[in-house]
Amino acid sequence: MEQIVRVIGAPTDYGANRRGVDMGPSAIRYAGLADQLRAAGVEPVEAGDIRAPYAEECDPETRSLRTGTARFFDETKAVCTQLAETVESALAAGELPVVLGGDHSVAIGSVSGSAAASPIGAIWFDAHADLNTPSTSPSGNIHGMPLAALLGIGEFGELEWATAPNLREENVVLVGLRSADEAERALLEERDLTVLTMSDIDRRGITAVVDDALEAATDGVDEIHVSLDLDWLDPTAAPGVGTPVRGGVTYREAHAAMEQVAARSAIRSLDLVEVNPTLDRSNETAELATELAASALGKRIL
Ligand code: 5AB
Ligand code: MN
Ligand code: MN
Ligand code: MN
Repeated sequence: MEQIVRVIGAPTDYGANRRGVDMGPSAIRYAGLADQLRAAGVEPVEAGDIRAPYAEECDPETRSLRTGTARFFDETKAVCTQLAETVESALAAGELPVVLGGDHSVAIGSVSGSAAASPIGAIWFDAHADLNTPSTSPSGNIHGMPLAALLGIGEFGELEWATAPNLREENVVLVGLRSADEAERALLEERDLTVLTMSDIDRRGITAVVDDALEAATDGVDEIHVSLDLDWLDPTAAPGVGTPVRGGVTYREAHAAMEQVAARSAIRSLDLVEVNPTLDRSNETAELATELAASALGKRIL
């Protein structure tokens, strides 16, 4: 029987500093996600979008969390709580959830839902570390905090809805990092996450690096969550993102990485986040997201 893939939109832009990522789910569907998934040999089922009010309807007040700030905290919590439930029930039905962001704060919901029933590893394909906490964040934007939240680091650690007790930091891997804040560096120094930077990719090549990433993420666990922030790619390949950083992976390196993920047959759930159609070139970045999803789920050249 074909694997059913449940496509879940999470149209938020609360967590980002640039408006427009809330249009990501629509752009990714319009770019042909369902056809790409069929080409990968899986059967897409559309779950529609999680309800997320427009930022204009919300209280723009910055919410203080003990010592720091997390903008749109209440809205993020509402979306992530619903999303976690939706992801968890898709998995319970034997489906593979693909979550369309939205900004990367939605990963708090997708990963905690994915890890609800049993342990997982996680690979973060991202230019950034997403390890800030409300008190270390330079921006107050929650899209820079999801990994810290999930690992129970900082003020988010006290919030049951945001943490993923079944995700051990030993099974968390960052791939393609090239922009980290001071506090994130310090944290990576003292913690047991695996970090494979762009320099590692330069030196060793993408396939050797992704091999290591898969090894670490699956150490002692059977399955992984893949969180793909489109700003992982170089902005020449993925212009439609809110926080671009030059020096990212190429189009082909990204596909090679996703093909390796597919070959490992360990993927439990997938995020495609941070696509910003207002900054894109003719929906190119959304289209790229659909192609990379297909590669991650088994689409092959031959
Ligand atoms: B993304 C920054 N570290 O916390 C911050 O795109 C950027 O989900 C975060 O990876 C980028 O504001 C978050 C400066
Ligand atoms: Mn991110
Ligand atoms: Mn990023
Ligand atoms: Mn971003």
